[in-house]
Amino acid sequence: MPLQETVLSLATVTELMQLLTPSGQRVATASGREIEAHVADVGVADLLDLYTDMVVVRRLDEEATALQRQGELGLWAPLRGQEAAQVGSARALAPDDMAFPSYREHGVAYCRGVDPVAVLGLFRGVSHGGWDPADHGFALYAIVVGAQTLHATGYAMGVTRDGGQCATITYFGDGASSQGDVNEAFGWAAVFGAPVVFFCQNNQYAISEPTAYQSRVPISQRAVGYGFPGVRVDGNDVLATLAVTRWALERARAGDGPTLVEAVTYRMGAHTTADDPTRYRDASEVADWARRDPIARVRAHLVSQDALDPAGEASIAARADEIAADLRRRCLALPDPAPLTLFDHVTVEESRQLAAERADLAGLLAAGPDDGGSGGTGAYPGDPYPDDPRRGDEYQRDPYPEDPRQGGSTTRRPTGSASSAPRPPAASSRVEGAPAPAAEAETRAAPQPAAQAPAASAATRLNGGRPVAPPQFPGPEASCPH
Ligand SMILES: Cc1ncc(C[n+]2csc(CCOP(=O)(O)OP(=O)(O)O)c2C)c(N)n1
Ligand SMILES: [Mg+2]
Repeated sequence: MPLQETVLSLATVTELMQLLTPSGQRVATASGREIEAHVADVGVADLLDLYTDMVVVRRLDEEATALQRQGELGLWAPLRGQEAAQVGSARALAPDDMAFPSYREHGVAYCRGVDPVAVLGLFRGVSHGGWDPADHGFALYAIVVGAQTLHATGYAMGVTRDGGQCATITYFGDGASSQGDVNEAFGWAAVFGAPVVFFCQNNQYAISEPTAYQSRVPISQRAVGYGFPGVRVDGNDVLATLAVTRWALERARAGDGPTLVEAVTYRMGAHTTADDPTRYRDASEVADWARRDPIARVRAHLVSQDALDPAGEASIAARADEIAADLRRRCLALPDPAPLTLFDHVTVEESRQLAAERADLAGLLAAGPDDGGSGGTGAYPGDPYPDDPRRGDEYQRDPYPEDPRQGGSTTRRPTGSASSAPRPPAASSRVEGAPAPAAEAETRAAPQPAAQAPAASAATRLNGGRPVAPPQFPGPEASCPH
């Protein structure tokens, strides 16, 4: 049966495509056999490369998490658990293809050749973007949930009009699938046959809300209503993800229009470093998903094929450590930007309003603070709120000194340049499953979340405090030979 027909019928079957089981066995589920041909060329050496990519990407993620805990980044959105979904799909892309990410696609960024320090610059607050999308076929991160799916659809429609051959892929989450933008993108892409792959990483949560609150059917099935195929793949299986993404990209290049790929995976860590997932999910659930780890299964497979031994594994880990140490060094050396660069790159041509605001700030900077930060209000000439205690020098003169959530003054990012200002200790540290030292200190100072009753979910709150049973549909447990 031609693949597309199979896929359209599969959309109601909800079987996960899988080629590598959690224990590292090479298999093919019924639908997996449909995509197997797309990785016929992938040998053991290529699998070793995919394994290395995932190890490095996880290591970089750990380093970024540690940097945030040590006060060097404002925030971080960890990708742990999603390495296979990201590396498998990104390695399917051709150099000319264009990817439109959300804010968690650090693994895709790595595979597209974006310097990881450029990604960190964004989370350190010293950059508005960090890289030139045209250089990497990788657009800037989108914080507005789902917006990038419209950008991708528009880009893909432009490619068609230009007579181009490249494909477009856009990454978004299970939560984003409820967003109007995403549904508009589906509609436009379907009607115009746009060469775009909608790659949904269903990591089971939109911050604290489980996927069951986004959809009554598997997300892949939504595509059918728009008139294009939707497939479910085991997103913790790098080989199956590579295969299905190659297939979807080929459909796009061949003029067959959009595809929705639902990569079923799990966000092992917090939504961001500002989140505490122990408040809304059970440790047993996390442990269950840990048994389906995307890296462990490739490792097990390579070991079974005599393609990876302890020395090889150690050497890849050491290489990942080196890359992480280099990232840390370069992150700490990132210069703070000059204030006026705030206005750069906002628009291609600066509007009169923006120019006036730029001139205004330049004037204020030239005038300098009214008291040199020596204990006054920090108000500046023309300040409409001269008595506001939250004014510019708040780091010197904390308006909320008693707030226990601050975790002590050392957790606050000091003002001044990156090179001259005092910094908290910043030794390289792995956070493999455990909090970094600074995080431990913070946890001790803060109320202990584990001791509290889990917070009511939004759906429970909306239901007048009564618990709401999530709708059930066949999930990975039901269809995946784990
Ligand atoms: C339009 C919009 N609404 C709300 C938010 C706040 N927000 C940030 S991330 C997020 C959840 C997104 O969940 P999901 O799409 O599943 O992606 P994930 O974070 O799991 O990768 C929300 C609601 C936002 N950034 N943009
Ligand atoms: Mg999600």
